[in-house]
Amino acid sequence: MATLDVAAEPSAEQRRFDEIIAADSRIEPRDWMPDAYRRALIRQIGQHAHSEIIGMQPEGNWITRAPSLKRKAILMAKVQDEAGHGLYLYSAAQTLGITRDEMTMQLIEGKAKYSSIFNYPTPTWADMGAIGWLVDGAAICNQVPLCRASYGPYGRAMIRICKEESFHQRQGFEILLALMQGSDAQREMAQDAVNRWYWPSLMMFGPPDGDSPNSAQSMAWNIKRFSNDELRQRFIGMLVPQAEALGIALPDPELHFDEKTQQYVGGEIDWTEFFEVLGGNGPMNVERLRARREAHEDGAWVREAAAEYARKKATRNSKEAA
Ligand code: FAQ
Repeated sequence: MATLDVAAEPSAEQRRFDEIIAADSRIEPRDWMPDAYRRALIRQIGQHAHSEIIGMQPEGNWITRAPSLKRKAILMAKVQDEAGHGLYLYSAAQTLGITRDEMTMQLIEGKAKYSSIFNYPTPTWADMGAIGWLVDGAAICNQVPLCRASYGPYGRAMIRICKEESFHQRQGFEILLALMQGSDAQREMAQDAVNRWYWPSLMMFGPPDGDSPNSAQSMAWNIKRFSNDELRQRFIGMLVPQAEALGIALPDPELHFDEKTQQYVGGEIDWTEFFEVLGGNGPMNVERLRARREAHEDGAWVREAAAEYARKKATRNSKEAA
């Protein structure tokens, strides 16, 4: 008698999930989803949210020292946008069943990752230009495909985030353009900032495809649409003409146009540096977490006051209803 292999048969829920993914449609919070899909999204969206929040620090450092009122207003708006991005993303992650408090604790206890890029210092005003041009530029390249991520709340959050990131990138480009049209000292400052941010911005796309444990499954689930190396390559191709327009050199002597592949090919990335930064040993890792922890502790009274107000309001409402 033939035996029925029940374990090998996907459940009706799993089949429905697979159909939605195969149709390139969207999974919504109340839909059934495999635990591994849920965990992968919490991991990526949580890390992304933390990156936006920690990412406020390198630029927040320059708000009081911006060279003019106009520059200060623009920088404040940009840093505030990053806070907003963090909040949309935490909200998207919350729809998967994790609380904001849990995510915050994972971050401040050093258990959650955030982007390697925010562990570098910002010693000069030109760093604001280099962050906008290179870091926001890399973020857009990476994030535009995420607008089509299979998980609805993530994809929808990314649409607004990408619109704002485009403005951020243009403001960074414009800061560098103004410096490049200024004095020799200003041009040197701009070039120095680009020299320091170029390689770390390439590392933002993650390890090379061969060393990226999450990519294959993420792409099969339509969370990621392109591999780390594909997006990094697209970014380099985007930067070359922009660097020419700025009159800035990209600090890679091996960068050249390859006739065969019809794309720009650069030198080897220092992956040792990347893994050191991921391991907590970048120039600013300790300071970034210290500042985040302190901000969380300083904000305790606001959270307590809001909770107390909510409690009083609920008591009042239930008395009125009685
Ligand atoms: N830094 O298997 P993969 C911004 C980790 S937002 C730190 O390739 P995956 C806006 C990775 O998490 C910038 N960790 O991983 C702004 C994984 O660790 P796990 C943030 C990294 O997920 C601008 C392990 O290495 N953007 O800039 C990094 O398939 C200016 C193995 O890697 C996002 O988060 C890294 N660079 O691909 C704000 C975008 N790369 O969890 C302020 C969404 C990799 O297994 C100012 N995220 N890791 O322990 C993604 O697209 C993906 O998660 C990747 C990584 C591409 C970052």
